[in-house]
Amino acid sequence: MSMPELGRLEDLPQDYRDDLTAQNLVPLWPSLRAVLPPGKPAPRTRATAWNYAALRPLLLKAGELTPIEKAERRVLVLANPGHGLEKMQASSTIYLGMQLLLPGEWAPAHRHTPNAVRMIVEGTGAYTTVDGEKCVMERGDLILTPTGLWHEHGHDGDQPVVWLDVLDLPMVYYMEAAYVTEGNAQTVTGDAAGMAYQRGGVVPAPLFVRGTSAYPMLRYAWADVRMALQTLARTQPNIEAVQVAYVNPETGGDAQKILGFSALMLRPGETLNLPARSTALVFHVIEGATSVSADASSFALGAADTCCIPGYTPITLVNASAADPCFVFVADDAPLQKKLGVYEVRRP
Ligand code: 1HN
Repeated sequence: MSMPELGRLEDLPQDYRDDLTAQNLVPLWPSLRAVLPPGKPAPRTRATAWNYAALRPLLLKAGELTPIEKAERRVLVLANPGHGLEKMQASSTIYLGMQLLLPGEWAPAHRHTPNAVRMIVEGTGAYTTVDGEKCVMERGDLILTPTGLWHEHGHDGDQPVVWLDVLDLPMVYYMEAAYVTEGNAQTVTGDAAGMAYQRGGVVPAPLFVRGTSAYPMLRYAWADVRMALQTLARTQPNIEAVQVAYVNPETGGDAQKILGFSALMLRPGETLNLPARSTALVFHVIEGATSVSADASSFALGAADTCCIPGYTPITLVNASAADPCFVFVADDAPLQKKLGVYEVRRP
């Protein structure tokens, strides 16, 4: 059915509009179609890609220009122009940033309400301590910093370390619930690399009692995730997509409550069609190269490149190599949308 055209603000007498304004009142009908467009939303989020080779010199330059003490977190934010760069939004709910830590530097302990994860991009020797657990950082590792947990970053190596931060900051900021608490250096009480959640199917249960931590697993080692993907590809050759989700090993639910994370393996030469879903998506290439196409946009992504695609759009990924797999880290806000009851998949 076609939608009738509604009255415009300009159709109303100026004195009436002034009287409304004086009482903080606004007529709905001139804006109704903008807030509720027919059929699908009109997202601000624009398909946008960030090339790692191009941004890396600017990030390293930040290392020269701004000492860590003057930055606390030395980050270049991947901002979506559709939202306005100053909003620091990759999508409506997702913040992305590339963070640089130089040898010997320390980014002091704090905790905050937004949830963060880090996807390690390059370098070795850095670590992040989350809730007393020391998590070493290696290329492709995913490290969680859930809401309220203390975290700090250190670097014992001799080369720059860079990682991609993914936060639900825009969402929590919009809720007017974003704030930070500064703290002292943590005492390390454990080592996430040695934790007992590294094998699927078994969890710690001392004296038959299961753990109760809301975030039992803080580090998902890339070596394990990569192996899981390769095993899936080998043992289930007909599977629609070689994809694994990062989950809470105690509950089987999403690893975090607002943003969702998964890893994809594009087999050599593979074309993968993702159905339109109501969430915007972030893709970050861990290994290999792929194109990411949606509507009129198409990006050629290589290792460490990142892009964002708005929701309600079918997306096609094409592995650029006929010989090698491509591994991609994926983030969206499906956990939030599912909790709120607005999550949709639109299959053609
Ligand atoms: C934060 O705490 C970190 O701890 C990184 O490394 C990026 C962006 C906004 C707000 C807090 C970190 C952040 C952040």
